[in-house]
Amino acid sequence: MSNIVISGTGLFIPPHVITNEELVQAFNQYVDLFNERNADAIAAGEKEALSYSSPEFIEKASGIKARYAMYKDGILDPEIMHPVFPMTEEGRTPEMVTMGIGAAKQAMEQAGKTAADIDMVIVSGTFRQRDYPGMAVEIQRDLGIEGFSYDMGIACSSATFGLINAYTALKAGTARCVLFVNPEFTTPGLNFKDRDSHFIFGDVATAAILEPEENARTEHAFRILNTKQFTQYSDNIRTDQSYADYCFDNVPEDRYAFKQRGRKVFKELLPLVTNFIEGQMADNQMSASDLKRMWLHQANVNMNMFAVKKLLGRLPAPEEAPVVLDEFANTASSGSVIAFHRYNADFESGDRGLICSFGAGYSIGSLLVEKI
Ligand code: CO8
Repeated sequence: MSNIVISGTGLFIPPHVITNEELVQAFNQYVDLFNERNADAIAAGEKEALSYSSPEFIEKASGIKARYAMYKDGILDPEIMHPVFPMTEEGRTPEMVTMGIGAAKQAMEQAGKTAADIDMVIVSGTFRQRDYPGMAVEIQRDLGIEGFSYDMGIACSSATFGLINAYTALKAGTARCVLFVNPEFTTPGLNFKDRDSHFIFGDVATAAILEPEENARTEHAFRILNTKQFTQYSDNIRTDQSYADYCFDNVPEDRYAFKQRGRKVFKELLPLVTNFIEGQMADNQMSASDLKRMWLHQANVNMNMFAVKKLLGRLPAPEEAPVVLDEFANTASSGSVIAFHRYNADFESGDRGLICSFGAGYSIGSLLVEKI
């Protein structure tokens, strides 16, 4: 059976940058407006006054310094506090499709593939801007690819699980070349009025080409040696938004929004992740110190450092577990793929690394790869 390789990757970067300072300035203006407008209720103890956010807290607690956004103005307007853009409707291309195609074209170019070489498209991300027709089918149509495509998602592990689906389809022989696309248009899913989470996410899209090794036309390919997946139900990262929301009265304003018990997530996920990676290393008769690099999920820099320290028995050098969180913030499922895309050019034949995501679900997914 053929080895499967990742023969190209792509990264779409949205047009706008929002720094912590800009974001906090808008949030604090919103806090002033809220407290002013609700002064009587706050004085009567009927409402709680809101507190300021701070760039220092954000950077120290998470490692995030900035994020990219498809739309900036509404997010930074204290009277709006969400991205403003046209509604998804017939004849209008959803942002996820535009973003996904931007990343896909780069991945195809790096792999030296045209639409005619590809016969399967997987679009895997946390959100779907429209349930049907699938984002994947629109991307397939726009790129002129014949074959089939589908949407999938499992929040933080959408990217790794999507790559693993591509790998298994190729192993099973149900596809000969897969375009994996991972658009994360996260900013509409974030409550910019919530101090605990307003800073966490940014928009981005990644993509990759996967194919049998003998068909790869690039020297930059990475052979997938092993894949591993894990899920365990948790309510600690959650949204309740549903296609059925119109059926209910009094739907809360923030029902769509991401919510989490961040501290709990940190504490519960960390041991799950380190045990998972240790198990995968043992299954492959390796230890983490045999890896040249870990391209880890990008939710919290402190969590990544704790995990890698536990796995290596020492603090990592920056190149052993690269951080993209400072520039991109948390990009839902894309972080480990951004890190892989940005930091693999120095790999030599036989060097090994791990692409690993962890988060909502809980879900953990990883691919052990080796430079061909
Ligand atoms: N500014 C100033 N102070 C603040 C702020 C703020 N913005 N926010 C909270 N504080 C205060 C709190 O009120 C608290 O004050 P006190 O001690 O007086 O009660 C204090 O700071 C500490 O608060 P926390 O305990 O909440 O702070 P933490 O140190 O735990 O840091 C983090 C918060 C950064 C969220 C951290 O807990 C974390 O990163 N945890 C891990 C989270 C994680 O890995 N989540 C998985 C990610 S989910 C995902 O990747 C994809 C999901 C789906 C995508 C959806 C896209 C929209």
